[in-house]
Amino acid sequence: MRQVLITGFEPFDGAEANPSWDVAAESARRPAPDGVAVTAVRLPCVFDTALPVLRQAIAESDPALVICLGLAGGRTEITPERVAINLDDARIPDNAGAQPIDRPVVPGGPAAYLADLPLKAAVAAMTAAGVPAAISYTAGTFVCNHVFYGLCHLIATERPGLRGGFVHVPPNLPIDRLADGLTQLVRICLDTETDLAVPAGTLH
Ligand code: PCA
Repeated sequence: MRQVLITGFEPFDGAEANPSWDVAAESARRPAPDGVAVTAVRLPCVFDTALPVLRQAIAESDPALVICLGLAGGRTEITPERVAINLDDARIPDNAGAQPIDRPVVPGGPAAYLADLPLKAAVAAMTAAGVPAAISYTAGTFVCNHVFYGLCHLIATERPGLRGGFVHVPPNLPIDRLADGLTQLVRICLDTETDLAVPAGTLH
């Protein structure tokens, strides 16, 4: 049985819900493909505790694939993230009131990690399923990037066999459609070794 861990975040910045958690929970409720089990875990939107909770969830389910989700207000597509940077710079306080400025996620860690997932194939599959999707080249500098960088660092330093990445979801799509998109992304990440060689970069 291949375990897939999908995380979403609790609400933050005074909001009452966070679609990233709603879609993670919906994905775990849906029937999984044969030989696959999906677990959803909610992460606190707190710099100090989000990564320990993620580590604990990984230790418990020993997944083959981890997809962390977060909400990106202002976006209109599902955006798998390519780049995690070693920088916390919070424009707003987190849910514990912390607002780190220009602090590394991991002191002495590399400046950045690139997600080692078939993101182009995933975007193609989501688009073919009618779900708007595009690769993003910035996960910001708040708790989402913090978790993404921490996940990449964990994979690089402790769990080389694990595949994982981060995906921002937009606020404007129904949870069912987001879950449809995520189903495609998970399927591609489990089954695709080599990404599509098609251009997907940006000019600015
Ligand atoms: N989005 C925020 C943090 C939690 C979330 O869902 C972010 O993009 O950093």
